[in-house]
Amino acid sequence: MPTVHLLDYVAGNIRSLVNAIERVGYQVEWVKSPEDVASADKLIIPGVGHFGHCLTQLSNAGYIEPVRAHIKAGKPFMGICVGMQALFEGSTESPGVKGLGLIPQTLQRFDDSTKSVPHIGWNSADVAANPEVEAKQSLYGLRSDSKYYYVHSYAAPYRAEDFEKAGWSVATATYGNETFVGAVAKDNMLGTQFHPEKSGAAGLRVLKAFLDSKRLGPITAPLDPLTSTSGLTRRIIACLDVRTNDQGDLVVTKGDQYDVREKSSTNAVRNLGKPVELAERYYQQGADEVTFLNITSFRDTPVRDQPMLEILRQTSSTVFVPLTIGGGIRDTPDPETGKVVPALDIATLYFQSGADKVSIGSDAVLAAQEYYANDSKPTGKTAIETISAAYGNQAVVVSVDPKRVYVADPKETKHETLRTKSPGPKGEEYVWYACTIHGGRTTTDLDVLQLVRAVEALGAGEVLLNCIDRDGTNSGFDLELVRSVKGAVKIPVIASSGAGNAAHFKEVFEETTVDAALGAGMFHRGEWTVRQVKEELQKDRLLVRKFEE
Ligand code: 1PR
Repeated sequence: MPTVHLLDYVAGNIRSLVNAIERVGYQVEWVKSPEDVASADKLIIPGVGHFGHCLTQLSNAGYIEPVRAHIKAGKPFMGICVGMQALFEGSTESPGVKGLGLIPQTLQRFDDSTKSVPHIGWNSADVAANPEVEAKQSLYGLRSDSKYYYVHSYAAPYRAEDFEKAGWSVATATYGNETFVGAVAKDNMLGTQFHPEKSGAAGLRVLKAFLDSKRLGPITAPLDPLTSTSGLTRRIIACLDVRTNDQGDLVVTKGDQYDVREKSSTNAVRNLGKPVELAERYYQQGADEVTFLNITSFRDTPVRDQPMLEILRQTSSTVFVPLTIGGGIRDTPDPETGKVVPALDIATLYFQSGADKVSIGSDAVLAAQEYYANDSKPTGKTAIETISAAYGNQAVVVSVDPKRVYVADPKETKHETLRTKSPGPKGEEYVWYACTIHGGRTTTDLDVLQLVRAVEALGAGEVLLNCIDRDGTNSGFDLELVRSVKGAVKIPVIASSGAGNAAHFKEVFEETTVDAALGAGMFHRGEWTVRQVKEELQKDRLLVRKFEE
């Protein structure tokens, strides 16, 4: 197998990149010291998280000059995400920290006054905006009707004159009213702001074109007018609640309002299939992300949870969209040694096994309580803070398990209430949402708005918003809950719980500003495929990513 050198200079979650490289027929050799760079023919620098952290690490380890020399020698170079950003002069994220300065521009933070930041999801890399590339040729296999997976808060605004004068070809994406650089290429260099290794077949094509050194190639697929519209798509996520059944096998299960046992006399844990198989099935159906929630992790320590790690390893070798893992991400005593294993180490185990994001449930509630008890001052020690500092806030999802609490009069509670269209059992017209922990078993006095504001301040990058009242009911998402949480934070919010058909997805996307929507039971029971949901959304002119073979 031909080889490519990979420079992993920060503790990165790059297992998926290695898997993707192998999938397109190449083998990875690791660059372990600056001297190794000289022996590289093709070099890839991935990067996640903070611009300043990444560039400082590269510089302190002595890589800047060898990388410059590699590029100057005309050898193929690819930068991914922060690896691409390194080609620029700098970023407002880290004033004073210098990039390689090959592109005379500074990265800017997205404006969050009208949209969620980070920008997370599937967006274009539109080569049509590139006058250098002939209409019938595609730059590194990029297609205007494909979508690519992005996750970042800082971007290079696209100003044609900045790039063209300096001879760069650019593929653009648009988020809200901002058009930015999705990919950039010149001579032997390619940079992608998106993650090709997480962008399904479309991303693998770009990676292969780079590795095969095919800078230009013919466009083989006709442009599809329904999907070539630029902009962020509506994200559909398939969620797999995983736990051990009474026979000791890890199975995908699904609860009704979090009760996962059959109502029949067997009272067995519902078994809806095998985790890896189902994840692959949903990927093939076009799921934009797959989430695994280890729902009984509070009983066990994930340090010993080898089967869950194995599920991730296997899934990440065939599923090239983002994978999230939740359950048990917290400081945990290791029963074998008695020592406390920090949440960051547990997250690292998951990242090394192929996860792109970790999702924190119960521990986030405790962290938020501590945050308020401490006069809204972060301690720097919580799982959210330590993991987002090491891997970037885009890698930290907070999974919320709220439950409705009805009151007749807002004065009855100190919590922020909203007037509900679905009154309580005694006709109460007001509701607030209490956060629960331990899989809904314990209800706390923290409300959902307090929680999401605190976790945003602590550095979470996304909220996975469940709703115990709606879970497994097939009655649609709780739009009142989604609207109120969206109004409280700038980070993206995923609506979850209650999806029973495509119309429920349409409803939540049209009636709220939610960033993504998640379904579980309706997919597991085979009532709907992800593809069918997307086709319905597309009929209603909602932009979705189409599946590419
Ligand atoms: O607290 O950090 O160890 O994390 C535990 C994680 O496990 C949390 O994310 C929590 O939401 C989840 N969890 C715990 N118990 C259950 C349970 O069901 N008994 N599942 C559980 C949460 C909710 C959704 C579900 C949607 C969609 N599952 O993820 O998939 O409600 O379902 P639907 O479309 O069928 O309605 P920690």
